[in-house]
Amino acid sequence: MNDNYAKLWLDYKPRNIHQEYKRLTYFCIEGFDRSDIIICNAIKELSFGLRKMLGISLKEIDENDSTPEAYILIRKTNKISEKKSADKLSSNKEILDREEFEISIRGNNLCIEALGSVGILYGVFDFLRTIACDRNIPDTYSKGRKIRPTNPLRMLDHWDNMDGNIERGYSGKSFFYENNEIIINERTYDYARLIASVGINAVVINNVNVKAAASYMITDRYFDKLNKLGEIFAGYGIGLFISLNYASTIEIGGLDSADPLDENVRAWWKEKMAEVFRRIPSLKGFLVKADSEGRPGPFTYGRTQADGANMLADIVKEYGAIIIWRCFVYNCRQDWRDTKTDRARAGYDNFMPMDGDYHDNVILQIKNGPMDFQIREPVSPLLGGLRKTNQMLEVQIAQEYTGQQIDVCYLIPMFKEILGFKTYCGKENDTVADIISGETFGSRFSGIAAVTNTGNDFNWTGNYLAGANLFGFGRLAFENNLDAETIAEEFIRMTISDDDRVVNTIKEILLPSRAIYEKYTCPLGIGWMVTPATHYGCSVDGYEYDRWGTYHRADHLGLGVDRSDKGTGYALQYNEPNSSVYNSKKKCPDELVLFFHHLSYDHVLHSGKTVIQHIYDSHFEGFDEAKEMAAKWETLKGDVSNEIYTNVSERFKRQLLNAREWCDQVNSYFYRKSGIPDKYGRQIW
Ligand code: GCV
Repeated sequence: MNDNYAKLWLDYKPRNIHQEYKRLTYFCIEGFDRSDIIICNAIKELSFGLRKMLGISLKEIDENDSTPEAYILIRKTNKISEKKSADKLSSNKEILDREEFEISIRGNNLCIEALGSVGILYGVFDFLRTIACDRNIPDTYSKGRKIRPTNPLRMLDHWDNMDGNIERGYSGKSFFYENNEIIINERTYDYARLIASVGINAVVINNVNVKAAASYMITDRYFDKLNKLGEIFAGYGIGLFISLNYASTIEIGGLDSADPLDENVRAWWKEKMAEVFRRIPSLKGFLVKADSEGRPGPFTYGRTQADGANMLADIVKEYGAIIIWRCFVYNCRQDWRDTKTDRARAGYDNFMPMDGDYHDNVILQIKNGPMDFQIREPVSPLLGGLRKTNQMLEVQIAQEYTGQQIDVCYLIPMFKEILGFKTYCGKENDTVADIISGETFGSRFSGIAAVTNTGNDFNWTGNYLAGANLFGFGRLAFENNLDAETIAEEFIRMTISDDDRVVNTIKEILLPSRAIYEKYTCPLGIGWMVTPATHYGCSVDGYEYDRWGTYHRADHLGLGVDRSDKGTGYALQYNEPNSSVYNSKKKCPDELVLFFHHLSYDHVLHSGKTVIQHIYDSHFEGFDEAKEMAAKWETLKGDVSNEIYTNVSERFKRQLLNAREWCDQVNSYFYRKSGIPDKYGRQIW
């Protein structure tokens, strides 16, 4: 990596405590082709990391050498773990077999074994991480550390536009595009290294809203560059994916229809895909946003989402490719007076009826909640609803609604909650984690995707601490039993400092940061009180009378959306007992109660507080706790690099203004609506 951008967790700072491993100055490779590009990259990384951290100059043992005292053995193995319920022939299994690795200590030697070269690459990154985190090597590896990734597809979705802007990007411009051209430079390679090092194996390189030049990605204009990009990624075990314009037949094909059942439309796609895969053989498939927020789709022609997805999937099947079809389909032209239409219901209503109809190389990509990446939402009922369909979870590490990489909001605790959610789709293996790992239904394809938070800022993610979400997403997607604290600690030690005080202080900032953000923003799961369009900062009524289906329904008596059986009926989309729990004002957990129910301000929560007092308390507390986080950060001056210190400090100043604004606006709004004063007489404007 050069000095034009931060090295983040691949900084490989010198480490002293592993001096005994300086003996590992040799390596040898058994069973892999030495020219395999992934093996070459793995060796390059190993040599680089060991040189920088331990001062070792790694050499390959050649035939003429006598066996050295100690060496690193990189070996092909056939011993692969069996997944419990995975279909023996499924693509999931094939991916995981290739990616699994084992590291053990044999005598003086360290052995990294895998079936596929990508497993070796992951093993190398694991070993380097162990050193970088100052973990004890014998403790980590002497009993053998065998890791099989939990999720087969671990994907980053870029919302980068070809003009260089990033939709919902908070860390500069795109490093993939400038002026409608694809950029390939050193940063492209380093990006591949960074994300492969945390286990990402798929990247969608353009915005799901495919417009303008991006519609031409599947034309001669971009083939060569895309192929090059695909090859670079493939060298790090990463599959290249492109977002597709569903209406390509019209926009670039000269047809007057995009009807998935129209023979001319099919014929156009067939010919187009033959050309695309001939020119970009490394391409693994497409992501499609159809019939959503003004994007075209099969509904225009009276067809179903399955008709659209299957048409494309059938055509790309012969190239071994997949179609990832987003479930973010809802009516974005709602009248706020209409209390029956419910955006939360839309995903399930649009996609459940065709469960079982989607072909086996279609994956439905489902946002974690039924609305849109709010700081708190229930888990989408499609997860655990769909039983005969390949599924992927979609989360967002671009902090669109969670502080825009100004406010610190470490999202891994939230992702852990989502993954651990019991859907009750069966007696066992019924969590979201089980479903997306492919375990529950023996899925052919499954996994997890995040809308990424990267850009061409020096530090990649705008706020250095937002790097923890990029790092953490990858680590969690790879090993979903890791806890949020371990992930945070790895990130801090590798990226910022391995001084214990620094590590602990930053952990004390990161770990509660999501809860703090939630406290000073929208109460009790209601969401959406954000500034329209930009989505940063508070505007309680900003979306209240708009067309987007995002209402809090506050009046002088109470607030919240009735999604029970007496309201929109959304609560009934869940399996039992979730359905009954959410349907009942009494049983519904506090943190989601306004998502499911319209409650009076004096309704008493499980916490013993009234709704209105909860609003006041959580906002005052959230603001105070944000100040405490900022004060903690100030204690690190001089103990972390000036670059990092200043970057985060400057953002904390903005976060405090934001937190104060939220606190004041929300409290004043609800005081004015309800007329009920704060029990503790605090300042409400
Ligand atoms: C890419 C939200 C965002 C949009 C985004 C959309 C989506 O509505 O605000 O910017 O579009 O989600 O996920 O498709």
